[in-house]
Amino acid sequence: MYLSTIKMTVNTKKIQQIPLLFCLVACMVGCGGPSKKKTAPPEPQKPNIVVIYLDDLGYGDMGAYGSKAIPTPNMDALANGGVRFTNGYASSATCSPSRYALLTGSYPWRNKNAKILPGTAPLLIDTVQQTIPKMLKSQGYETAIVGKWHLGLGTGVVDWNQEISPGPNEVGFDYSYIMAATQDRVPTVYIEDGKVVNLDQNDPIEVSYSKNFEGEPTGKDNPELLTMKWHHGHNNSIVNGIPRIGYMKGGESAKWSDVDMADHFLAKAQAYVKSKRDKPFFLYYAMQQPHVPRTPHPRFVGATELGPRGDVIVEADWCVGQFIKTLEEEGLLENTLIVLSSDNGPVLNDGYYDDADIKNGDHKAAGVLRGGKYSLFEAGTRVPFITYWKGKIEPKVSDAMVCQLDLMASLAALTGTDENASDSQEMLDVLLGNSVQGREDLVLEATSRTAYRNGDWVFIPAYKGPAIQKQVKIELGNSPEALLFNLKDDPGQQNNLATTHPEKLREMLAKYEAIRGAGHSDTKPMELK
Ligand code: NG6
Ligand code: CA
Repeated sequence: MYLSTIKMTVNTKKIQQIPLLFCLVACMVGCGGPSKKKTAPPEPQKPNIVVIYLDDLGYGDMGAYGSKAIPTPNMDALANGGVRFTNGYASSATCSPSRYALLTGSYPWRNKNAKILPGTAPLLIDTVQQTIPKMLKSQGYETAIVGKWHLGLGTGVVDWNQEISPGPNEVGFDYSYIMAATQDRVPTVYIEDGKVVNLDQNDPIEVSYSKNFEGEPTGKDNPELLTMKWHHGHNNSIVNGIPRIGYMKGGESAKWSDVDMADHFLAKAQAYVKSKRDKPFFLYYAMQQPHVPRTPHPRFVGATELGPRGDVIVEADWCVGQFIKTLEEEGLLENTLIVLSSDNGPVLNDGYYDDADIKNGDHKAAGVLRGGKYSLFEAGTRVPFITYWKGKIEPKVSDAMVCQLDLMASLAALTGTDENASDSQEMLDVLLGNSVQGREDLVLEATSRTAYRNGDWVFIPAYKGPAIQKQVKIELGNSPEALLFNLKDDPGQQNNLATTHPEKLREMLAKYEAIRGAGHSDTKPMELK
């Protein structure tokens, strides 16, 4: 059992602190003299840790979670060879807050700036804050991020032509190779350890989220230049024929190729795990699919009948397979814990005409769940959640409730330390499939609103605002009266039990407010009669 090995490691360290002379004497007495001294077994290597994080992958988007329309054999192999969680949660129904919680172990609603960030936002994580990579560094790890960051960079106005700091390297990553925000936001360049890759200093980059640069075409004014049409938002600067959010000028040689992005990040992730080192590593491989704009490499176009959204999920799945193959070829698979999940639930039309809704057919991106990205209903935050460790984790399906928040405390336990991040619960045994005692409760977040799950019950406070976000066609979970569901009999949240179970409603509100604080719902006492 790995835990006992960890304890051994800790004990060995303690023994090393005992004065040398005492050790020598003790050994000579105990072993009958120096000549017969046995060499201590080598300290076991701590496992490598890889978090593979998809962007907007829904609860029902993988074969192992019920999809028939999107072949995902490589992710399915992890799910079916490891623990497949049916109650695994992201901390938020949108990206930046989820990623903030993942890396810090802190609920996103504790930080008022944890919202979907523009590409020019300052770093959301305080550089003095504890993070998973910092914690793992202190446990002897090397740490890296490859892929989507979307947690802000710098402290205010960023000069993209100089070293960009603080960023991932200042919150615990030894190595970073990132896109700043999202694939649909400028700047559309890769940044390696704080420097824009392939930047020509004679063609400096300028970025603005408030106004265009003179003479630059936009999606709004220059539809003739577009290879992908915008549906809502996404009508600012045009890069590779795709209109983006935000304005950018210059940096021509540094601009990424959208269709090559998956291969590009994969190559960086593979190179990282291949680079020889003495230390165990933590790699956060943050893939960009199936977020918009969906730009499958030509060899994946038509991989599904669902159009680009299905095709980029197949592309992502292929990347996962290639990445796992590299771990195997490097002899690392038996000593690597892999966690695969998604930052929030699914959306079909998220701002471009890419046929995702038209070609969706019977596919249920959210599975049996209600809502989707941006929603307080379950599909906003309940996502595929898989742990895999060849030879260590036995295949099983676990209904235990776990949240990405819990990785901080659980990875601390795995590597032999404690981490008292307030919101992160130590779930190591659950993640390794040795226990089904998951979380008792969890506060869920969606676009600055919060809901509460306790056991099988879900309480969604009353919120003003539209019931449906019309452009994305997703039910947000807003309702003039508080909602109460029991997921055991009603996973699709169709039967509101608030009026028939007033005591339960009262109890849930009280428990929710005990964590969240009072005044964070529009629920009126009269509803709780
Ligand atoms: C929204 C964008 C959406 C997506 C989202 C962030 C518009 C109209 N919509 O504001 O396309 O980029 O932000 O997604 O601009 S996330 O997964 O990174 O949270
Ligand atoms: Ca996302």
